[in-house]
Amino acid sequence: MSDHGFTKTTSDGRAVIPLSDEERYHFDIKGWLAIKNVLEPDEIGEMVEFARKLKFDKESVPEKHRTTMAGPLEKLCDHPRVVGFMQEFLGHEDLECEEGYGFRMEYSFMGWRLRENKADMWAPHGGRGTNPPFDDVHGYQGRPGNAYGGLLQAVWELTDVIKGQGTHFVPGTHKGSFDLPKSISEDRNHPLWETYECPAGSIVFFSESVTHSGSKWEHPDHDRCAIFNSYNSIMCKYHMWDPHPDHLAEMSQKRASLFRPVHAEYNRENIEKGDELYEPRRGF
Ligand SMILES: O=C(O)CCC(=O)C(=O)O
Repeated sequence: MSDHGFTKTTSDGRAVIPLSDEERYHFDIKGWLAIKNVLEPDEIGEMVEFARKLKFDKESVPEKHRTTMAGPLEKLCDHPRVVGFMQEFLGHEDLECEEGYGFRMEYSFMGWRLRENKADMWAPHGGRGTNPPFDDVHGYQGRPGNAYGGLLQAVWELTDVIKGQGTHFVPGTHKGSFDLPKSISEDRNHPLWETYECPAGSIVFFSESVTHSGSKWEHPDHDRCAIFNSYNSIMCKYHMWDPHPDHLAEMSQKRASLFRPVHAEYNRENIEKGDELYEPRRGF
């Protein structure tokens, strides 16, 4: 058996779900992709309950688990759909093996929008022409036959979304060269904006370098509960964040590999790294 290459199973032992050619093409040209009905209805309830506790009753959650990648939300970090997507747009076959993934998880936060507030979160940002100096970390790079995603978001919509109230995108701007004109940023009904409607348990992938914006949440029945999980290359890091060390210690080796140090050399889970970390390995 080969000692490296894309794993076909997640840390939960579930089969990785690769992107279809059509999904991959859609994401590459647009910079965003919604996949509906990914979670089973009976999984969603406990996730929303945990998120509700984090939002309104944080003290009831052990300190090490006060993040949106703990408790019942933890399995979202390396859900089969997420692993399939990240292998395509961030993965490195040489840095992946059965024991650990070839990409990293960067961050996790919650978008809890109160129904009664009707808060308007319209604030377009991102877009290649509008994001220096972070382009090196966010930047999407299309190449013939493959693409490197840069900083990528996997948004789990845990409550139904009505069209117009979820995240909005100006498709293609992850490859754009120029600043977004005000006539587009200020007009959310401009035909270049795209968005989605979806049932609870759907996932929306997007490149942080595509122009995107929150919107106004005015659902008649419920708040928005969305979990934003960010990913990046094993060689690159934007956020100053790591999971609590006691939480990390509880994870399986494979899931914990999402949070390993950022470097390219020797960075595969099944490589023997040795103890002499402070001595250069070559050059003598
Ligand atoms: O609130 C949203 O829907 C968008 C969130 C956002 O702008 C971001 O992740 O950068």
